[in-house]
Amino acid sequence: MIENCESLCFAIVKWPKMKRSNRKQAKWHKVNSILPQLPTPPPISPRFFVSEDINNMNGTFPCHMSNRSAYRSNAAMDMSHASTKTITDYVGFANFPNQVFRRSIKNGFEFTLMVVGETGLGKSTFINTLFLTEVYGTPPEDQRVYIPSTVQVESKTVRLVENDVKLNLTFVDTPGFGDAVDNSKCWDPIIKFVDDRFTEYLTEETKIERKQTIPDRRVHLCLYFIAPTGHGLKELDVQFMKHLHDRVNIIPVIAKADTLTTVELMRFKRNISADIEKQGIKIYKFPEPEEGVSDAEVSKNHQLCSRYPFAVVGSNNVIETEEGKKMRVREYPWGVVEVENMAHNDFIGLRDLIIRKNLVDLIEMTKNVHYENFRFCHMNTLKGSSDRDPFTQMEQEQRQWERDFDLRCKDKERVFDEKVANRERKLADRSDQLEAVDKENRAKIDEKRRTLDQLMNEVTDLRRAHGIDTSSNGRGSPLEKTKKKSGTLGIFNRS
Ligand SMILES: Nc1nc2c(ncn2[C@@H]2O[C@H](COP(=O)(O)OP(=O)(O)OP(=O)(O)O)[C@@H](O)[C@H]2O)c(=O)[nH]1
Ligand SMILES: [Mg+2]
Repeated sequence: MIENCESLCFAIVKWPKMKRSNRKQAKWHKVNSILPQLPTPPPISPRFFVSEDINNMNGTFPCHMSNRSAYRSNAAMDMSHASTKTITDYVGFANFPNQVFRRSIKNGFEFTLMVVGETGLGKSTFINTLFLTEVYGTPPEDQRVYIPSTVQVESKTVRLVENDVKLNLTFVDTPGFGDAVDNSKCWDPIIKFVDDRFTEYLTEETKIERKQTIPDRRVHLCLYFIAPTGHGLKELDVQFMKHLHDRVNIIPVIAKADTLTTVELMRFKRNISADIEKQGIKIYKFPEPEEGVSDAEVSKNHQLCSRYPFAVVGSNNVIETEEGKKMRVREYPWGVVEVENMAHNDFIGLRDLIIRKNLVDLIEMTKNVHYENFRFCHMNTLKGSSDRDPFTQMEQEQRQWERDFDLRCKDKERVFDEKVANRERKLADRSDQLEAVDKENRAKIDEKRRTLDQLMNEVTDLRRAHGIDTSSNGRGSPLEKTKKKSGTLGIFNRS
């Protein structure tokens, strides 16, 4: 079963192998990638660099290769002519690895891990499981397996210490990806997140006054969770990986492996591997063990790699065995699935390959390949402006700034004039409205006055007709009264 898988694993990912003679240099290179302030180590050819690339370059750098890598590989060619001299007396540079080791211990490491996949595939649970710590807090006893659904791109940093080695680990958890009806471009926020981290680093790096150690918040690894459908990759999975594979190291992971039988899982793995190869998706390839590693270790590494694509189980449920050993398990009516049992799933294999063996390689790949690609493309877009001398550039920038300023002033003036005209128009409208209302009210009052006069006349006529003396009661007619009163109040005085 494993043999089958092994051949698959190496058929799927066809990265050019690094020569054994380069591995020693690679060690130095890895150390340097973590400690950039140290002297430049002997250069290496990057793992992506193949002889066809040199032939196809034509003076430009292919997208998958950085200009710094090219510089280093050229330097490597120059170095090959240098003669080797063995020093018999002790000078002291043999102690260099120890210095580097001590500094690594002191400074610690920074690593950013991103998890992406559809909602509910167990991403947050996996993060908790991976570092044996409750990154998402310990839920109450009665809800031990419940973690609220992630709703936005969340990043959390935890400082882990193991045997005095410090690891600043940043987890980037992404929200239910691909939940919408229209999932086109649903990878855009994730691409933006990765690019923003690169831009942040580039900005720090290109500052005149920069920090001695630039905080490295670039994404070093993306674990892509595949739903355990048992069939193969979905279009969404393919598109996501294709859009991200030039920006970040991707490792596909089959989620909730406990929901598939052994036969289903084997077939699923085969289908995924075939899809990845067919679609030309570039997956992170674990490097060969370095020189000096025992054969047993090499064969163990091959065995672990043969589990690819890794099928994992995650759980927040920790139980204690009768021997007092703590275990992460998923409990079912028929028994338990142990997370850290290779017979049940590939979790341990994946964890070993990522954390124990290749953390530095992942950091190095991010730095030397993905970041360099980003930097090269970014610099290329600025190339037009960078060809000019600084004073001309400053003058042009000043002129551009003045033009922009004029435009902004004109824009503001136009907006101000528009607002004033608008306000005046509104006031004129309001005044017209008020005049119209006033006119209407006057007309109504005149109408009422006429009706009242008419009524008063009628009353007077009626009184006269009945022989009632209208002038004798001494109180005057209501009309006169009204006239008097209104005259006093001045209501009807206006024409
Ligand atoms: N069967 C099975 N269930 C799992 C596994 N891992 C997690 N779960 C369960 O799946 C459910 C969702 O887990 P989460 O970790 O919240 O999933 P998520 O991918 O973070 O979900 P969103 O945050 O919504 O994107 C929980 O009930 C977990 O207990 C697994 O390996 N197998
Ligand atoms: Mg989540």
